[in-house]
Amino acid sequence: MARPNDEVEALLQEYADLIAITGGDAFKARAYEKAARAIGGHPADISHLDAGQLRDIPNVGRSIAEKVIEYLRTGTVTAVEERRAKIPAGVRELITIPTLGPKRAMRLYEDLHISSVSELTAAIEADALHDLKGFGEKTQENILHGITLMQQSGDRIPLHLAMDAAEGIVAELSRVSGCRRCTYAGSLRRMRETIGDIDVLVAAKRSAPFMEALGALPSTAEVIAHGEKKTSIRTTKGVQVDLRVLPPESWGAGLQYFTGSKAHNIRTRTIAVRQGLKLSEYGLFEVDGGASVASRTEEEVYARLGLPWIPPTLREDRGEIQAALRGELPDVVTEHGIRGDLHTHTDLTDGLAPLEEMVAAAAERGYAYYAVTDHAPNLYMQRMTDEKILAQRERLRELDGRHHGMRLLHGTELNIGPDGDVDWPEDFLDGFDICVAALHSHFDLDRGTMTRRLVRACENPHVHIIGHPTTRLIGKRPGVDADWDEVFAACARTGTALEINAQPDRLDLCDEDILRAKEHGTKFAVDTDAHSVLHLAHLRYGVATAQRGWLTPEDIINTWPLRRLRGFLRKTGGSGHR
Ligand code: DGT
Ligand code: CA
Ligand code: CA
Repeated sequence: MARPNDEVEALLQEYADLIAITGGDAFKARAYEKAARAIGGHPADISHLDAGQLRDIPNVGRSIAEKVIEYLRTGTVTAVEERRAKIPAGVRELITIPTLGPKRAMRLYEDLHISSVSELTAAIEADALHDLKGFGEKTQENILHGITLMQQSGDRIPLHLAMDAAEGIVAELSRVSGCRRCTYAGSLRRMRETIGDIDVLVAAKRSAPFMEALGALPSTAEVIAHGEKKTSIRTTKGVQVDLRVLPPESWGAGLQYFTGSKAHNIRTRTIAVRQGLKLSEYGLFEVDGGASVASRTEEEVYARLGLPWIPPTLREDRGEIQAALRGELPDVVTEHGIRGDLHTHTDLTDGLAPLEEMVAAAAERGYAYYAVTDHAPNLYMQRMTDEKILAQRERLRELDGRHHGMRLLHGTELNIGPDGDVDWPEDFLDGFDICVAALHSHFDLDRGTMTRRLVRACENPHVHIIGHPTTRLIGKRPGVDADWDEVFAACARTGTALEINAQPDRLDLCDEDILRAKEHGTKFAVDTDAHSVLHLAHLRYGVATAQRGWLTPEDIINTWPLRRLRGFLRKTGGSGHR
């Protein structure tokens, strides 16, 4: 279930957008944006806080605290409703186009009376925008791309939102008496980056109590279909949930069937048929006579087909069945295998928590090492200076080893400039233990220039990890255009790791890019890019993405012991191969 903090974050962010669109004070809009982020990242549940405690959260002042209280009490905020009312519904639809932005949406409405996505598409196709300032050819292309992205993502929801909802529902149904097993299956169990609907399974003798319990949850807005085997509901957030109740003896077969993917299941069913068996959600049966030969656990079902158990993240028909038959299934990385996070922020730049809190939270996760990598000076809005980063280094050295011997690495997130150069002179960069380098601007360079830019960053002996390599934002911003095979080859050649950024709206690199990069022999780092204590837990999404890219601990530098990691960070060439 979504936390009240997340709801308030979304509301305040919307308010900030509304202020910006209606030509309000930019400073005020920015203040609401900051407060939104602070509340979203606040570790404690805000619904238990009074006005005074709310104001203790950074960037939350009196008037914001009042709005939060009003929302928690009534479910709405008058000021937000008033702003909403000023904007025609069609324009609000335009605002949801990821690459357009609120200000441009308002201009389209005021200057050309465009008030829907289809009108905008038609206007671009009829070249009706060419006289409008700020709508050059490249911008128009981007807008069309944004519309496509929006339509493709359709009703699919981001992985972490589906996970929050599913975990809440599973916890509720597990409490219903008679529940033998309960879990989520489908694309969520396979940890796809977006989820169409949530599939929940229960093992129990009687199904009715579970179907009723699901329909009665406060988060359930509507029961779409109610049956004995399957009930479908829509949550108040608009997510569809399918609940199926299985007889306990069919648990393994049902879990295997409803985990999918469909393509994976076609393969397993074909193997069954060749052995004179039939595989369904109820079990594996002999075709002759119909005797059940396996159904209680997934392991049993796979074993009877002559296969080892296959991790759900691999079940996409990308060769996992063939690999399993050959006994060559990768021993994929697990969350437990990650020894430290190598890309994180503090409130010295745009993080929310001070150094001490981030370090303490990292130690609580049991890490052996942890890198702090705040933004470098060329990202001007972060106002980094030599003095600030050196002072941070001193504080960090004092904390080093204080938490169960966890070792701290002092790092930075460098900006890859348009030509591939980075912040700070070489001798200053020598002082860091680790440098992540990432693109933060100039996303529109042509492919050749972008490729050279990234390759140059790899060739820099101070750059250890390329952070969120494509810079895509899922459903919002496409990745940059580059000859990725060339970039991946450069990473392998120079001993530069590619990041698997675990922020759920990034997951960058994505699974398919990881598979391709691995072909080149590249190493990877699974990092959260945490901007708050809570973000450290997003690691699971990065690990799942790494699994979907078939990565083993050997491929991932932050599963290695510190000594081996330090060898890699020396970047003396070939160190990635040990
Ligand atoms: P999604 O919901 O679009 O993100 O993707 P999935 O994989 O969760 O797909 P979904 O919800 O339609 O079905 C859940 C699983 O049920 C799917 O992965 C495989 C299994 N399944 C196998 N055969 C069938 C079938 O004929 N119909 C349906 N609905 N599911 C099937
Ligand atoms: Ca599904
Ligand atoms: Ca489904």
